[in-house]
Order: sequence, then structure tokens, then C-alpha cells
Amino acid sequence: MTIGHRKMMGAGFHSARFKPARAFVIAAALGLGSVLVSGCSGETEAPAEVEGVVNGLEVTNARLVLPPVSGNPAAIYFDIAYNGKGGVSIDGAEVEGASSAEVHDMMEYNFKMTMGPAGPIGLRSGDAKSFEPGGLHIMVFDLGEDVVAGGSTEVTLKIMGGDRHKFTADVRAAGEER
Ligand SMILES: [Cu+2]
Repeated sequence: MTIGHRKMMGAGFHSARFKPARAFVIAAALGLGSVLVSGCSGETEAPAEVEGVVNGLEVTNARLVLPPVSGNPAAIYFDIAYNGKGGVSIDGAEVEGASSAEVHDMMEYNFKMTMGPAGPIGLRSGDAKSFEPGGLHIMVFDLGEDVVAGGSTEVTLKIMGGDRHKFTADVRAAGEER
């Protein structure tokens, strides 16, 4: 049985050797394949970890709208999309130049729409959400006077588990388009 098996293997190697042209084609194909694979894996490799950036999280159209009355809370709106691995959960925010900030949502209370602290905002890979007037927003308290319309400020989203995602929001006057 063992001998018979060896003979079969030997025959297999033998027949391959007798087809050098075919072997060359296979080798060339393998060579080409490995080039494609390495080129591909180079692109799909996870990007390097950058401090203050969550891979796959993208914030666009970020703006901070100043309050009509100085000293009142300001609001931050933006669009956010997540295309990373698994999911992320936003559970807080910090704003440069402000003493504190909270993630707020609009909710019904006592038959009236009112705003209040939102629970964690979960995003699965492929999700997108808009923080917009009448809905989710970041409420900014005690904003410093150096944050003025036409300028910008840095916003940090706190991600559950300890990660941080920073982005820049343009500062708009109260009367401007939200
Ligand atoms: Cu609010």
C-alpha cells in the first residue's frame, strides 16, 4: 500500500516534469498572482493608528452656531459616517474654548419637544447620521469669547472605550444658515 502510494506520487511529479511549457505558464500565473495580491493587500491594510482619529469615522459639514444671546449655549451640527470595523459608540464631546459640551437629542416630554442629553450614539460599519437642527446636536456651554463667527474650533467626540475623534467646526453667527 505504501509503495503503491509512492509510485503514484512519483508518477505525478514525473508527468509534471514532462510538460515544461505548462509549468512555465503556471509559474508565470503564480508570479502575476502574487504581484496582484501584494498590491491589493497594500491598499486594504489597516491605516496606521493616528492620535485623535478613529479609523473609518468621517465627519463632514461641521459647524458651530453661536447663540443669539452671548453666554447661552451654542450648538454644533455635522454629518458623520462610519466605515470601519465593527461599530463605535459616541458617548460625549469636548469643544475647544468651552467649559463643557454634551451630546443632545430632541425628545418629547410632557407633550412638548424638548432637548436633553442623548444616550450613546451607536454607529455600525456603513452607518451615517446627521447631527442637525431639530435633532441630534452637541450643546456647548460657556463658550469663550475668542470663538467668533468666521473662525473655527476643535471638537472632540468621545468614543466609548476611550478613543477620541477630533474634527474642526466652522463658527457661524446666530443668524446664519444652520
Ligand atoms: Cu441641546
